Amino acid sequence: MNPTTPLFGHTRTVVASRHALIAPDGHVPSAFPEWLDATAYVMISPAIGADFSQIRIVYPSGGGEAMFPRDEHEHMTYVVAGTAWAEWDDNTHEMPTGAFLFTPPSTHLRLRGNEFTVLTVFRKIHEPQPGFGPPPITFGNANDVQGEPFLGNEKALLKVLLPTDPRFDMAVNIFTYQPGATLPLVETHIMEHGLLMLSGQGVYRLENAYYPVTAGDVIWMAPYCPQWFVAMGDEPASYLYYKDINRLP
Ligand code: UGY
Ligand code: MN
Repeated sequence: MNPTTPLFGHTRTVVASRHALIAPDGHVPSAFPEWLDATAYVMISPAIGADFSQIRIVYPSGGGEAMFPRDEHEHMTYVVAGTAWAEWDDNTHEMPTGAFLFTPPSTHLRLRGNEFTVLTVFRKIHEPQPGFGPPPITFGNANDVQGEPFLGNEKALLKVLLPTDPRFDMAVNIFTYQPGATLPLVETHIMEHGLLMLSGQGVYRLENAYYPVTAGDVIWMAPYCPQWFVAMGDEPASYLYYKDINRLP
């Protein structure tokens, strides 16, 4: 038997009330109006109990276009693989692997790609901060962002992709752990997470369960879901994650 083939009728996917682990073996695509040859996998959404959505987008050979209309949603797009081309108003923005683009509410966003492009988009209704305007369009590349030791640990580096600015109500970060490095505590916090394992492997604690996780896995952590991670194996483990920030409960 191919060791990557799950046992007949089995999956690593678990959907619990306060967390979910979504393994790649069970993905089913969604079709959306006005999308041209772009396939969406809605990994996390309000339907699971989350306050945001996490969407994986892929394209066929010949390319295609995903589209998010001008409304109250903001979007953070991250290029997991290949190159994407983002368009809004009169702008076209080329995005190689590792590039990110934050677009505030009231932006008509089109995301073009080809058969090599893999995107993750975090989407949520923007919560304005009284006295402040909306957050600005923001872009960059994670490869240009310096990783900072997390709570002083050189073996657990955190890259914060979006500015520290009260206009933003979301953070999107990349955490990279050397094998054996851990989150230093079992965190329990009001913030919610959506997470994509980018590379490597390890064990994620979610509430009282411990899950082996590997590149391609997606995790949802509801507010107050106790969480902890240890990287294991021969290479560093890296994950991209979303978090709601900067707003009083
Ligand atoms: O930002 C965070 O809350 C982060 N330390 N959580 C996590 O990696 N599960
Ligand atoms: Mn956390």
